[in-house]
Amino acid sequence: MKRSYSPVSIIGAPTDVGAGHQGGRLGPEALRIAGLGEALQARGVDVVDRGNLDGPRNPWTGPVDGYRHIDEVTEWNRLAMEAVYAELSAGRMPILLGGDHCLGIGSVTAVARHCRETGKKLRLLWLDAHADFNTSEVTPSGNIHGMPVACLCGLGPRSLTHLGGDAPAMDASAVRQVGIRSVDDGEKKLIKEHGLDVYDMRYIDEVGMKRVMEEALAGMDDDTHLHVSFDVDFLDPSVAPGVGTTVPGGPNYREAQLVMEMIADSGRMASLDIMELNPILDRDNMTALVAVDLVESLFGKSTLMRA
Ligand code: B3U
Ligand code: MN
Ligand code: MN
Repeated sequence: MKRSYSPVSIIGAPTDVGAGHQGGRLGPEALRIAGLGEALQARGVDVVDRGNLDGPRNPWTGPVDGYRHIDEVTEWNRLAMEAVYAELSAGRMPILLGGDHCLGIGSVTAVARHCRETGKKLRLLWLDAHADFNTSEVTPSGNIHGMPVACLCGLGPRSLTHLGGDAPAMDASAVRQVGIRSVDDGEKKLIKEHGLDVYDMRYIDEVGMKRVMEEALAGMDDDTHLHVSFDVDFLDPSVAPGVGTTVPGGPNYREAQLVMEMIADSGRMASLDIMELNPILDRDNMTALVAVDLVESLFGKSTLMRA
């Protein structure tokens, strides 16, 4: 199916303040070198690269009260929120390049504000090996990239749960998580308490990716804004070794392509994050190249059979 896409703005957020490994701050450049902008242009998408946000450096210190680098994380997310919100307000589709997944807080907070202002319904599709639903009480690491979904749903430090103003960004009922296979014990309890809709690898194995995506994308209509937050560690490490926290047993290349094609077919994606790529841990930029391949499918690239 041939679709036309809104103009896209690429925003780089080169930081690893929320992660347990350094190197994620090189992610935006690796994605550019892998040809992200050119690939979208080749699909007929109008693309502007806004360059990189400029936030505080990674102090690389230990957790304080259960959080590492909370001030720096807050500042980076404020910058990301403002940049994403500006693009949405201008009628453009932001693609935020991480950087680590703590940046999802700023990105989705901006999307939630945009949805409130335009009367759209927010759907958050979180593609990840991890649930990212930790809090300071249950985190094994203090790394805030393990906490963004919790913060967005109101669990976490006020500076992050209320980044966008006087209320948390969203309700847990708008979240769909796919690819999950690493959840900490305390996190598991919180996920159950808050009723998060999680399509874990066992369920994917049992029913297949096609049905999983049909279920995860069900219930959207013309008034839905679908935000896709793509943590590259969603993918099996055999195709995507360049991430800080690889977890075996993830979706393979073909399953991941199907995920992206089904999102494209929904026609609802209006904003995107590409997170957690760590070029220091990659081989020949292969993970960035795979991510670009998958983004092409997100923007409707398909083989002859369905063209
Ligand atoms: N759940 C662990 C590990 C983790 C979460 N997200 C990533 N790693 N990338 C934690 O530290 O919260
Ligand atoms: Mn993540
Ligand atoms: Mn992850």
